[in-house]
Amino acid sequence: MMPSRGRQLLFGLSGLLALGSLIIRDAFALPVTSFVSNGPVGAEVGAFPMSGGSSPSGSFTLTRIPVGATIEQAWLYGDGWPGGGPSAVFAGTPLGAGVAIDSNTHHVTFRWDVTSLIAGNGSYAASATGFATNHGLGLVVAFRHPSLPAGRVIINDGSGELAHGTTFAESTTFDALAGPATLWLYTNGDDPGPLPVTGEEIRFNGAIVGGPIDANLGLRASLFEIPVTAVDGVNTLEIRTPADGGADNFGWPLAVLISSALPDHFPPFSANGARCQAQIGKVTGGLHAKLQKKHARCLDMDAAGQRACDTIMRETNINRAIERAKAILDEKCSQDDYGELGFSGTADAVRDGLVQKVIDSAEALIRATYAADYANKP
Ligand SMILES: [Ca+2]
Ligand SMILES: [Ca+2]
Repeated sequence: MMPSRGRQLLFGLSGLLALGSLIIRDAFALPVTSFVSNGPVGAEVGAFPMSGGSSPSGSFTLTRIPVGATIEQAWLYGDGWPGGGPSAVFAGTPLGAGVAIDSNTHHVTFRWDVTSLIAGNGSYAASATGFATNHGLGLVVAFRHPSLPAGRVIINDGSGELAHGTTFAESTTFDALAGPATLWLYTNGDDPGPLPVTGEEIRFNGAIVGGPIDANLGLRASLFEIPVTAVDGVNTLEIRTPADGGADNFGWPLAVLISSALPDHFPPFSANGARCQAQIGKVTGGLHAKLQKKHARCLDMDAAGQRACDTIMRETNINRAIERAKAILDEKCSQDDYGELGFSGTADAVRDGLVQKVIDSAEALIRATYAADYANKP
């Protein structure tokens, strides 16, 4: 039998099971994975700053949600220094008291579920009262739409804190798919300034990908969206400050990794463009599931000690599925349609690139799912 973790990934991929909230808190209050979703999924993170005070107020502007997308999970975050008992209002709806999800040296992180209040792109007002001291609010929205490329959204949250004089580095990990990915990072209470208050580093799998963390939202809060390349399995995001008693002190409630490169363009398109985009989602999502299933069936038979996998038959079926996917794209998408969606190059090149991305992603998922038993497959 396949390992239970593999089973979970398979179900997640085929969309049979929304993994939902899975909260396993750690002793050190580092952000940990609270939500995972596989398939044609995406996410957007927003934040606004406040320079102290107990009652943050502002708005988030969301622009990345395809029309008609299903909102799978949305959370609002606020850090209280050193805590408080905040209540929030989002999009005109009172949410009541926040849930204290974790705490660290000098602060407590509060969270509110706003999934039902997100209705697509637009501006969402948010405010809260009752913090001891606060430096702004953050928002994450995870969504699903067939036009999106197959990938994985991973939301990590908690009460990360780089505390001057005591904590100079903290990290969180993502169980991701190999390939291009988008990393979002939200901090609050961070400041610019001469060393050692600046000089922070954002490291992904050891490489510096961003920093310093110097209130890039204008006042004591930062939001980073960083393109990275993820590896199969464990990926580590670490933030560091200069190891100095006077280094910056700030909170780190949220980090999100999206495995897949999300498109820049969203509807409204022309009717042809929209049809092409819908077909891309349908074809790539369907092909991803098909490839994954054909490999999984073979490997499961192998693992169960049943008859050996007929790899020739498997490859024949896989090639047939790939050719079918290409034919549908050729029928539904012209070069102009691709251009409208933000792709460049000939229609054939775009089509081949789309299909290759699915093949790579499906194989990466198979390797991740069967890592222990099938290190060299497929
Ligand atoms: Ca600070
Ligand atoms: Ca700083």
